[in-house]
Amino acid sequence: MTADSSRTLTGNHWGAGISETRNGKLVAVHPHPNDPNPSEINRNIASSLNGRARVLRPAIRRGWLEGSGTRGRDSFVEVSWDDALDLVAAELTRVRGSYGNTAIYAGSYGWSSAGRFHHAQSQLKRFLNGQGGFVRSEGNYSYNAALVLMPHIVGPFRTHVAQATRWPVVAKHSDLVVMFGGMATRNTQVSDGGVARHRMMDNLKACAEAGVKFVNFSPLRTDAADEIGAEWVPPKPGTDTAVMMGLAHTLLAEGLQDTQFLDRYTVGFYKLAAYLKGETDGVVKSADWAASLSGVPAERVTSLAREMAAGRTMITCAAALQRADYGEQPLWMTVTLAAMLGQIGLPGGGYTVGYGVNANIGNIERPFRWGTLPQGKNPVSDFIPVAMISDMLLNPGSEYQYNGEARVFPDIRMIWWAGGNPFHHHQDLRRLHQAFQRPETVIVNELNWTATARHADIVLPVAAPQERTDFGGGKSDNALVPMPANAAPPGEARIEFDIYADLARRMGHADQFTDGLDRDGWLRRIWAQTQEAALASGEQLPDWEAFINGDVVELRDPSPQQVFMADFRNDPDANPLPTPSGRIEIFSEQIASLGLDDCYGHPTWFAPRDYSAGTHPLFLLSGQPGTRLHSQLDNGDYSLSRKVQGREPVLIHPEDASARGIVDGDVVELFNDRGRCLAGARVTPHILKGCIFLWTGAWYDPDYDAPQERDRHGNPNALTHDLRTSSLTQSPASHSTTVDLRRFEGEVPELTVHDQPKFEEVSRSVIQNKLRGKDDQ
Ligand SMILES: Nc1nc2c(c(=O)[nH]1)N[C@H]1C(S)=C(S)[C@@H](COP(=O)(O)OP(=O)(O)OC[C@H]3O[C@@H](n4cnc5c(=O)[nH]c(N)nc54)[C@H](O)[C@@H]3O)O[C@H]1N2
Ligand SMILES: Nc1nc2c(c(=O)[nH]1)N[C@H]1C(S)=C(S)[C@@H](COP(=O)(O)OP(=O)(O)OC[C@H]3O[C@@H](n4cnc5c(=O)[nH]c(N)nc54)[C@H](O)[C@@H]3O)O[C@H]1N2
Ligand SMILES: [Mo]
Repeated sequence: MTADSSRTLTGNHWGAGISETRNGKLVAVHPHPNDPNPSEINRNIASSLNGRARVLRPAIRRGWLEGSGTRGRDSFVEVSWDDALDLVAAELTRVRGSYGNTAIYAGSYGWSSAGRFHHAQSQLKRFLNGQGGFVRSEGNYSYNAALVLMPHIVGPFRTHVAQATRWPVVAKHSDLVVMFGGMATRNTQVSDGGVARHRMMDNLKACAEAGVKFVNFSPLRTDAADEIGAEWVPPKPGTDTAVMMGLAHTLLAEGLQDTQFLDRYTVGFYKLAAYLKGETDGVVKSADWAASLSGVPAERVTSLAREMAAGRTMITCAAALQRADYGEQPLWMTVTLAAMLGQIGLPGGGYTVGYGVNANIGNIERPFRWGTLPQGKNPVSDFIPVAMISDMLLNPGSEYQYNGEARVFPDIRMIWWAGGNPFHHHQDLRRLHQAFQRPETVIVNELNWTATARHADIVLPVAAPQERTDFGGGKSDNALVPMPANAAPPGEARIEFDIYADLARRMGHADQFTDGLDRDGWLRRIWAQTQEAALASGEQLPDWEAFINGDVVELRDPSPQQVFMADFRNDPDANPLPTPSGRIEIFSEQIASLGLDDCYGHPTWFAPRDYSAGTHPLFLLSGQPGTRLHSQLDNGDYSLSRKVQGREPVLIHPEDASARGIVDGDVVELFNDRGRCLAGARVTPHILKGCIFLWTGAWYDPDYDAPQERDRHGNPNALTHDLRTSSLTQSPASHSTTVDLRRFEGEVPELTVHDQPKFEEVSRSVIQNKLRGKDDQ
């Protein structure tokens, strides 16, 4: 290292790292030496933060200034911070005055960045709560069906995930782990808020060494690590419920179910049993029936049911299975199958929904709650289930169902998004593009010129985590990570706290937002809260100065031998579940009483909708990318290194490829009735024939002049449908899409989204007129 180079700690959702800065510029993020399996996503950081796509100055959509144009397509006008903040303040005042705060949507879903203080959504929400509030969103894109369904049948999902049986317990006690949706170790690079040590691979290896057998039910072989030597049994996507029913029917037919457990700990099994036997609909849910739907051999269903009953079996279900049409059903069947085996609450038995969804689940938990920026109280009570964003914008005032409630969509006139990328994460992006034309004002705070920023009227350039001082603490981690600023924000980008403090001053509420503190004052306050919580749980944390200049602080796991639902099993009367019956609800009166046609009172087989329509032959899966977190740092070196001719890789089975004259490395065009996108062919026998797999998160790059506004880059949400899992939970269902693909024959277009948009100049009077509330037409 030279004299002008320095190394400091940094923290991200994918772990702690060591930032190397040269002449004030971030040049690399290196692995933390204590991390046994650090994430390579770090390799993206320096190249992306220094990349061509950074938003460098506040910018206004020209069409918005001139009362014309189309969001997403228009050019931008760069302005001073004073003009930008004056415009934001004027718009907020106008929209509140004309329509009230229920016309502002700041649900602002997204992962933003690690850091307890600079959390983008908390900052935005604290600011808007001081301005009369906003319509929020409820739930997430990750496991929304679980969030809403599980309380009806077993209890709150988040609490249950925190109580997941620890992996060392699985290694010691389980004979067999049956994984629906596999357990992709690439996904365990990440945990929301951070992860100090990536332990998952070591824990899996320990299981393999202890002789635990794994079965991987997944269309993608690599959803199980090579190290665990799993048996690969690929079902057709969306048919796991049928496979689980085939297993359940076999248990029942052979008398292998644990009747004592079912009697004592569950309600309503007899109703499901009647359904499995075909007494209610004339269809026996046998192994043969399951085989005909899923492609899994009937003999394997039968033999596996026997193996599961013969030893200690853990059943796991990936979140992906519920991010699909009728995604409630595989969850409910997972619980039911485990209840039939009667091992819930025993070490190494039962079920887990959530293993493999992040780095820490089943590995560690935080011993106390970290300090946080208080958001204040939202005076507006209205919300939408998070995935109903297009539905809401396109259908103001119309009714919808949600968890047994009849609700009405608000009439939204202003959107403010900070820390999320809906033009990557939402389904059917062409529909979202239409929906985003509806509001009068869209504000986006972004690091980069993503498609979301390009759909804004006012774009505010913000600092990245490496450009501000903070501390990290994963929601399910046992470590606190110092995050001193490593470099200055580029151009005129600013730290979001300072932006809101300025705005609050303009709106006459400065103190309400800042509480009289500057950034440093807030960090010290939140650290002091964290120290207090630590003391109450018997831990002494260093003072702020020592901490922020020091190394990661690791704490103990409060329950390293955790066994999920052991208390309930030991004494179900003293420790009832928080369900209506206090037991596991294999039949739910509550759900049945809603009379829904897409979710009944017990687990039910429904065929995925696109598949039933039969218009396109290939299933499109779109799981999480190994090379980044969703769309974050997509223009970083590591993410780019895996692209094919600059396109996102799509995995294709050799027979599907050769039937279409496609070879590895070709640019291909994926298409269906909703949209199309380009991608780069990766031909591999590890994907089930009939399925293709396109990673999520390539920055959406629509060519508005091409057929169906073809995405040049490879974002699966150009093709996914925007239907919900069911009217019970109203969750996103991205995994139930069918498509076809062909070789792309034309000249491969240049990407535009990793660069700046087109800027133009307007006369000062245009901005002044907008500030006075007049359109210059
Ligand atoms: N087809 C399909 N779609 C999916 C999924 C799928 O499986 N298939 N998965 C879904 C899931 S599970 C999820 S969680 C979502 C993820 O969707 P998102 O969470 O929206 O995705 P991210 O790429 O993490 O977006 C975060 C954005 O915030 C910005 N950002 C980062 N830090 C800051 C900050 O400090 N301030 C501000 N203002 N901005 C910041 C980043 O630049 C980035 O654009 O995607 C969903 N979409
Ligand atoms: N590196 C990295 N890690 C991440 C993230 C990231 O962006 N990057 N995102 C994080 C987030 S926000 C989340 S929510 C979790 C998501 O965690 P998951 O939802 O578990 O992950 P996915 O990658 O969507 O899906 C896992 C696998 O399920 C399989 N699958 C899909 N549909 C079906 C089906 O119908 N049946 C069966 N049997 N299998 C199916 C696919 O092969 C896929 O690889 O990952 C987290 N981890
Ligand atoms: Mo997620």
